[in-house]
Amino acid sequence: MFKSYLRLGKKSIGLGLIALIFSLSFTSGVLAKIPNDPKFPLQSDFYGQIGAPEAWEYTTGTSSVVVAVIDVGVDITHEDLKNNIWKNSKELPGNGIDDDNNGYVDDIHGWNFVENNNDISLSVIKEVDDSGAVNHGTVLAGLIGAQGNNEILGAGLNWDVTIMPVRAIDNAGGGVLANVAKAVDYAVNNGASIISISFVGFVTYPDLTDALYRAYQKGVLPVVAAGNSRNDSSGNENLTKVKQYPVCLDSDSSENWILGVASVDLQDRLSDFADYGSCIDISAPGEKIFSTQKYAPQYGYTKDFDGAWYGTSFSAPLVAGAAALVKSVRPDWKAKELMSALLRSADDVDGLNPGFAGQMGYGRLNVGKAVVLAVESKNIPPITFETKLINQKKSYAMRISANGKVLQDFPLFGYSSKFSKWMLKDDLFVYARFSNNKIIVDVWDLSGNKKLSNFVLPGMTGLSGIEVDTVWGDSPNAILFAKKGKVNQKIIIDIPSKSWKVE
Ligand SMILES: [Ca+2]
Ligand SMILES: [Ca+2]
Ligand SMILES: [Ca+2]
Ligand SMILES: [Ca+2]
Repeated sequence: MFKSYLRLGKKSIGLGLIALIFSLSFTSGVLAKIPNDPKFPLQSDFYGQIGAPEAWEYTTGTSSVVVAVIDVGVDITHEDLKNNIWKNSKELPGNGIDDDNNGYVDDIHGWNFVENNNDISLSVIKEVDDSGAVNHGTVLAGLIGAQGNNEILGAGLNWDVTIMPVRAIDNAGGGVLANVAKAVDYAVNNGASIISISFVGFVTYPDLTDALYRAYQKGVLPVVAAGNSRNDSSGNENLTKVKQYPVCLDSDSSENWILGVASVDLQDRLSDFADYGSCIDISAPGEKIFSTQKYAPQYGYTKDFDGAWYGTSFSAPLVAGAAALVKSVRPDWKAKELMSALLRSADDVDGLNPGFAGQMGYGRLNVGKAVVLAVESKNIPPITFETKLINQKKSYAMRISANGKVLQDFPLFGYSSKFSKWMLKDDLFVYARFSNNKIIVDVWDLSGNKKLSNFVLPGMTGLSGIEVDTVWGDSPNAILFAKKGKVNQKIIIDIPSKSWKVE
């Protein structure tokens, strides 16, 4: 299970140090690439809104990035999707044998956890089925990666990508969380880098929590829709108050391991159906969406591409697709870095949403900027920190350098090699010293701003048990000291208020 302690609004999105040491310049989006697909004009508004044509100047995706769509299934014979569907190369089809020994027999294109078979293409449709649910997975898949620039229908955010369909939702739009947990494990174990999830519920399930956290720890990014309960008079739309899952699974964790997605309209205003609050990390268009649909005219599914679709369901795959585009540029980036790139590059839309400031995550997805950030990051050498204790006539300072460039000298008041300890963590330099039977703490950010001065660490008299971890708010506004030994106690200091609590 994941550890949970304090949650203070927005969390760290990492890469802060890179911005400190190297300045990233976003090139202005004058270049733009437009695909030749005939239905693309129906998609150009929402793709333009997120800077997709600018991203496409640099990358249109790659089949080496696998995105799992855990949903009702995908129409894998669809003419604009079939070339971008995952194929299990280690499995021989139709021989009744689990050739790749992954626990699933003849799983050529994914697995169906609802009927427990290898049919993930919605081949059997019944009259009672909800047509919205039947189309759902195919619409999502088309946004992530309908083949682009092939003169057929529309384009996905990735023109090339590998979509792994995993069926865990039935044709009525419902499902069993235990199946979703197995679907997540399946996606991770079979090579997905990103998981797109467009369903919510009010309950959670330990196996699903564990599976998604395991995914994140293995570098797989879960991208999850917020839900659509605003204006349905249920009063459940504020996720800070009423948790929904899986979008809020990380809400009590100091780590951000679920990328929660809300919906905006074409003017960047929170959609009137979209849930919001502290579980949201980013917003993306979820209105007037056009994409591929399930094509089965014998069952009345006569349109292979249509809209307009509305819902946070469609915002999430745009973010998942954006993560895949970024990964096509930086294949070495895992969940944490992909999330960081998307959040750092998002456009702040708080000003357009009075009353919802901070409730829509870091802003509206800007995949154009995210891809440029990824491209430019390739020119940045990996950061290595060097520290050096400087003794200037009994006055000590710690010099922090990175890649040979001096960042800052931190004066170490009352330094002694035996009774002082310093720690570097995220964007903070923490200095603790033992004096008069007390532990006194000073904290600076790496720009040299003093964040905490002469703070007496409560209940601690020895330096040896001190470790520092950071808990993030809008800035690194809390630090955490873990006290080891017989009592595993944590002291959490909120830097702005200088208050503290013991857990
Ligand atoms: Ca198999
Ligand atoms: Ca087989
Ligand atoms: Ca196409
Ligand atoms: Ca989150």
